[in-house]
Amino acid sequence: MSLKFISLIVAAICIAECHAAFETYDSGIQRITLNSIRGLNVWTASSKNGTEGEEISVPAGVPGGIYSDLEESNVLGSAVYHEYNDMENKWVGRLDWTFTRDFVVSPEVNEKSEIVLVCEGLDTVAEVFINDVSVGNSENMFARYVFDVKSAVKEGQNTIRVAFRSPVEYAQTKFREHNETLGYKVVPESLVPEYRGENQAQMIRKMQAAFSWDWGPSYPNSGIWKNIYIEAYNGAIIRDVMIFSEPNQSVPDESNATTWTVTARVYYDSGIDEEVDLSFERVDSTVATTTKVNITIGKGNSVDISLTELGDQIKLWWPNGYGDQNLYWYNVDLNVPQFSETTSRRLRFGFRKVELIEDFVDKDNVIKGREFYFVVNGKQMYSKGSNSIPLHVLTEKITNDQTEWLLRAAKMSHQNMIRVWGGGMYETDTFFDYADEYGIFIWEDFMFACAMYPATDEYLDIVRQEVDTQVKRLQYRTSLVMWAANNENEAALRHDWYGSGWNFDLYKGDYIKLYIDTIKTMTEELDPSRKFISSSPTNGIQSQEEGWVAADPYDLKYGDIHFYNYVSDNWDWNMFLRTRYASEYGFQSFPHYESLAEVANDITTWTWDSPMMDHRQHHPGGQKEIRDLIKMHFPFPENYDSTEAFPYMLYMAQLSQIMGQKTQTEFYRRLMDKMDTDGTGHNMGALYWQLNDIWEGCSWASVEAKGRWKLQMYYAVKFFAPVLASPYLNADGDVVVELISDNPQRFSGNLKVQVFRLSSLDAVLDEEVHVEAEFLKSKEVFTVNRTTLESLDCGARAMSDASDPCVVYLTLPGTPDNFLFLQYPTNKLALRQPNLRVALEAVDAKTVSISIETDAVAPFVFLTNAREDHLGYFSDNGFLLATKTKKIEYYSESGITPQQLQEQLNVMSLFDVTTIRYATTTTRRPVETTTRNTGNKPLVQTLTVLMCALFLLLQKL
Ligand code: BMA
Repeated sequence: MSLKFISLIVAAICIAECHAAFETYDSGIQRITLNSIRGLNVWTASSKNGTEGEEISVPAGVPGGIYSDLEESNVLGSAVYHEYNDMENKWVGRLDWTFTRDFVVSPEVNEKSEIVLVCEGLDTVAEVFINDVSVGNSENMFARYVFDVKSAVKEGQNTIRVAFRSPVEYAQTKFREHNETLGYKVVPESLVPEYRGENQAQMIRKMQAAFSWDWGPSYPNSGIWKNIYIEAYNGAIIRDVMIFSEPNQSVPDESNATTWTVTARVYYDSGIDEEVDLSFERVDSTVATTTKVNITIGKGNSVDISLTELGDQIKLWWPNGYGDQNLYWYNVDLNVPQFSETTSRRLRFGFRKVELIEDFVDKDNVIKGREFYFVVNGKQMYSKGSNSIPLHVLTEKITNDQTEWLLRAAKMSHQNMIRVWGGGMYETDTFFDYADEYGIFIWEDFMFACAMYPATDEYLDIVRQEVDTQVKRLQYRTSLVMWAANNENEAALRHDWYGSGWNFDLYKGDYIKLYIDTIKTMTEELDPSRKFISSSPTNGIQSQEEGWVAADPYDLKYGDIHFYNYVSDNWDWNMFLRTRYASEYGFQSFPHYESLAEVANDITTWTWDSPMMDHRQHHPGGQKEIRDLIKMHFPFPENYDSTEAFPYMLYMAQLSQIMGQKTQTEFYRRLMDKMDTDGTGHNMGALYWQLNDIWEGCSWASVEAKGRWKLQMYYAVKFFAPVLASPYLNADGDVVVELISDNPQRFSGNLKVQVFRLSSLDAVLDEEVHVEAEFLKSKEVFTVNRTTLESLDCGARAMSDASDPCVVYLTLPGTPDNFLFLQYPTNKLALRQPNLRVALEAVDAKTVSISIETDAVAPFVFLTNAREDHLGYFSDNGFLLATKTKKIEYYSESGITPQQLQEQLNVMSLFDVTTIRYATTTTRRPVETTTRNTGNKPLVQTLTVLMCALFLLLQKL
């Protein structure tokens, strides 16, 4: 955009959120924003039929949602996530809600020939009225609607009314109607009771998890959840811009051998047939094209404009870990000279070429299956990452800072791929901004998950609006790597999860109509530059060859799999499968005790099986599964269901989760260069389930809803490290150490291999070897053979009750330490009191260094900053301490002093579990019988603070 033009800008609005990778500037076009914050009392939300049949009317925020409006007006009593509020607030989702405001139309607006109302997001089923004239309907939360309102608006005062139908009532009515008119149910008919949700989300195009999920509460919102505004113009206006950048050679580089053809596809709405000026340029450069194009009356037409970029003039964009994330701003102007109107759209993107490889692994023996991996700018990429769910069930509560915090965690843990899972939402612009900036590819599901879906003409029309909106909205994103039609619906159909098995062909017909004939066809037409897969898990090309519903969508030799097993020993890598790509795998745990305390009336009354914990555990049988895994690996407190044991059970649940994830992820990574004779192996992707939480409840997450890192996040930093020494026991009972690398740079160093017994800080074996890592290889670099282990009395794989378990400990400078328990620390007598002492010192205003000293090997040292701001992390946590001292740091986003940290710091290790005071009577349900109102947590805290003080004093002396 030229400087001259900048000075002409009369209205520059950041239509997306403010850290935006696209912006719209107008000149000569009139806009009236209808957004308004709640505090200004401009919008009112009302329902004719409140809890007791009375009318409710409260100030509303736009963008916003009814639950937050009611919460802010104290109609809901307390915060939405507090205690049982999700159950108590169910009435809200079962009512119709109407949002109203007045606005003024100036003569300049009114005299324009085209006046439209743009609703970027209405949640969900609504009729929109201006001055009581119906101007349009919405039936899809994910569609943008542009309604013609020329004849409805008038100069001066106007009223807009958006009347939402209860999403629950709508979905359930549609379910009944489908059954009545077509004679079959779009299954499942109902959720399991543990979900505590609303049924038949599949009938409404809305965040599916808003009706509840196995990790989240039911909060089916209503509201104007994105921007809403009036636009008035005489000529034409840019509606969307897509970008296609093609290099002239299959492997682009940064030399003049590469040229990029960059095409902007400009979608516009026009009230005229006319020749206009179109320009496309790189901001702050001379790279530009200006041309005259003929535009035609109508909505959604497009014109293309191209320019050329020379390879030596731009730098490539690389995923996290492979290079820098170079991004450039471009500008597209559509200028209608006749009316002196211009729309200008600025977008930011980078240059990369990415392909999904699905070649046969052995052309001469095709039954060995196909590859499944990405190649970026000619380099093979091992996908490391996770699956994200919405950051809050109420979209209006999601903030840009929270989004950045989450993606920062993903970046810090070396992730290069996030799958935006199909039961939530197409993520915000801010989410994609940071994905672009941090080098995290987005595997974008369409929002269909875990159900059969309708394929009526009416439903397909509603879906088309969503595909059109979202593909055009997200297509230019550098981080967007692949579209996927749904989550698990190919598998659900094939394996009859929901009761479709009585007529497989009927449901398959609907499956194909929806995902293949509609979504795939349309997406590929709009965005031929991206790979499209039909489901996850899927066998990719093989699923297609089998008619889109493979005989076994979990085939290890094709595509991706989701893997869950909560009953086998998850510290033993033998239980995991030799898949090409694990796009989901995980174990449950709970948020920190301190985080749960924030949503509890009195956390000290909670126990493992207390009603509140049960309420926040939506996965059927989940509490028992976690408990059994804890029992398998840790000293299990007999009174596990007591207030005393509660904080420790939460701690061990996190340990159980991380050990499963660590074992599984390292197993996948070790398989990156190995293939069995049957074709299994050559794993090239590990995306764990799940990156983040939606609320404070039981889940598979690594980052809590308010941003606190669970131990799984700390472990992701380690198990995804670019170079990692990974130990495992082979079938002969030897400990093998492999050096895994997806680090494109050379790496070498001295690997120290030690074996400790839990009884002593002196290693019983201590060896060192020089190692060199090789990109995309996991090579054996050291073995401690079985006879050596036996001579050390460490050889038995009888895992429980060892009186003095052994642990292998690996140190390789520049990579995270790693360990392998040769016997599990189940025996409480085997754990020694470490007397952990910490000394704190300021590094800078946001960072405190922590020196930890121990008297004994301390498994799973766990530090918590109990402060409520949650936004901080330790440089390591949950670690095995096998050295006398260790130094780590704590970083706080808002700043912290050593004194402040000391007041809030809890430190514990597995030894603390053995100190639980056994109550004479176990404090079982009902929790009211509890007499004690403090658990052991405060005791640990007090001891820690005392120990810190002593340690500091000793240091001074
Ligand atoms: C998967 C996901 C989610 C679910 C998770 C844990 O398969 O796709 O539907 O939350 O498992 O059960």
